[in-house]
Amino acid sequence: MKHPWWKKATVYQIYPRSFYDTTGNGIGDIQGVIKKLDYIKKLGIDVIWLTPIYQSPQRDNGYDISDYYKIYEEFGTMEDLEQLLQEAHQRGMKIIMDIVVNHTSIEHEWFKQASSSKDNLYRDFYIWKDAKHDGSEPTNWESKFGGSAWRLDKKSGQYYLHLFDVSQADLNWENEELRKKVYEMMHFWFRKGVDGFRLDVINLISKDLRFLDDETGDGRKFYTDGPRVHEFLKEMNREVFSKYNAMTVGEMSSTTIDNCIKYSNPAEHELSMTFNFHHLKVDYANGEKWTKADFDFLSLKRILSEWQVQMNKGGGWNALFWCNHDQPRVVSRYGNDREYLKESAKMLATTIHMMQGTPYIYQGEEIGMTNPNFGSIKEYRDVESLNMYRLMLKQGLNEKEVIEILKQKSRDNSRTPVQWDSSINAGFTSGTPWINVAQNYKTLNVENALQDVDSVFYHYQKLIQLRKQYDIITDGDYELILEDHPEIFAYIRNGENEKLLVVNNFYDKETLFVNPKDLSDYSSEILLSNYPDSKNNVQTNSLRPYESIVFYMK
Ligand code: TEU
Repeated sequence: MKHPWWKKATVYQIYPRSFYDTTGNGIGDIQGVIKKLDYIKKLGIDVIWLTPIYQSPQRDNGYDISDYYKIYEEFGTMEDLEQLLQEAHQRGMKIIMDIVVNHTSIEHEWFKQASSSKDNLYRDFYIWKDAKHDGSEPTNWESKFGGSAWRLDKKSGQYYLHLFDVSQADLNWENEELRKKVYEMMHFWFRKGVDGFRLDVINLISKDLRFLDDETGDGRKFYTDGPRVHEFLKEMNREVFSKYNAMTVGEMSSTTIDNCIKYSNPAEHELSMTFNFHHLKVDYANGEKWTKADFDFLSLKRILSEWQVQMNKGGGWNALFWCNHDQPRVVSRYGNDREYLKESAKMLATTIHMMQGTPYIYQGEEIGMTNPNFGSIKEYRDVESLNMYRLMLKQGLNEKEVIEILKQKSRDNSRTPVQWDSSINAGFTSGTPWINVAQNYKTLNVENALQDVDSVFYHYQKLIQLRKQYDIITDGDYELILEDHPEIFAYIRNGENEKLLVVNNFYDKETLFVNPKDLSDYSSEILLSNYPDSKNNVQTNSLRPYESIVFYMK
């Protein structure tokens, strides 16, 4: 089967601020990424996704852009970026940039103009509304970072919409001039040589223009996968993406499978693939993120499997991932970072990498980096965590309870510096890191991982190789087995004359795998496992803690 190049690719996400610091200012930079390109190449990566490196006041670490054409100076210069593109390309790797066009920083020139007066030419680039008759906010919509989604601009007496931080004003996609400016800017980056984009919360750009109160929720139903979103993406594709051999991945907040099929089915001419987060909400108590809760294993299996089957049926394409800069570390979340760090990190990697889609590895995941367990609010940096800290205290939780929740849920969990070696600050910086390094860096670091043939790193390397070697990983139909088994996540990938069987024990107890399908006509071999002596038996198999086996059958 002929694939677009990105269907067999593996992506590595870099959060430059926490990747590698070459200047000693405690913040990672573009030169730091260049220094580590050989390491990334060694892992087998095809594409690097760089989170925002544009000029920004950094209230939300770059997701608040104040100039789309400039590089944030602490990260480096435009020359550094050009060098990075060139050096990555030389090594056969592509670079996709993260683009944030649902909102800009209020320090962006457009917003400065727009807020200067009601009749400014840029006024309509943003979303302004009058107060309700009783003087309250235009709607009861809530910001994703807590509090109202509206902020009063005293000068004009109107409110502007901010679905995220108050410094991130939502753009008005109804305005054609704005859309043209966005497309122009995208062309600029393609002409520089970037290979595609990750589009931040792109399914939120079209708002329901009635601006109604949400009687039952926080307002998301009025802008999630909104009325004109597919039309806008088709236009973006026509005006920009179709002119390049681009890879585009849309980050979709609270989306649905039907919408993601539309976003990513090639016949629709919108995007290459989508991220969704439903499988990362199974540790929310009563649907609430800011709670401390165990994860619901059966829901995890059901959700991932539903997306596998339905997206394939509808001709869509999934981005596969456990981690990013907004999510806690998966080995601390769905694995076991205490007694079975290596085993569970490998098991989790296998579970997702043997599915259909394009896998993403978030920096540090490839060595099994963990949550840092920050015990004091002073250690937290993330704007969302700090907002929620204040809100939860206000709601009556005590300090200790709030910290326990942050330890589990804060986005800072994944933002600690990459642990390169056992030297001070894990070799990340010679200065003071902008956020503390996790305490386990002395043993858990890249240097050690590279020296240990049995490390999590080499397991990821092998998974990436397998994807290149076996088309069935890309093409095979997905079939969940043992749906209700409380410990085992097992599935089959069905090809024409071949099969993959992937069996994972998600818990720290031994458990017996009994295959409900009779596969005795096939001869089988083990492609990968996280124990040196796993048994090549596809019918029954006793699985040790977190044991994970990939069988190939013909
Ligand atoms: O995130 C969007 C998003 O919906 C989240 O995953 C977000 O972190 C979560 O709702 C908070 O509870 C994207 C970026 O990845 C994130 O870093 C930005 O803060 C956000 O958009 C705004 O640009």
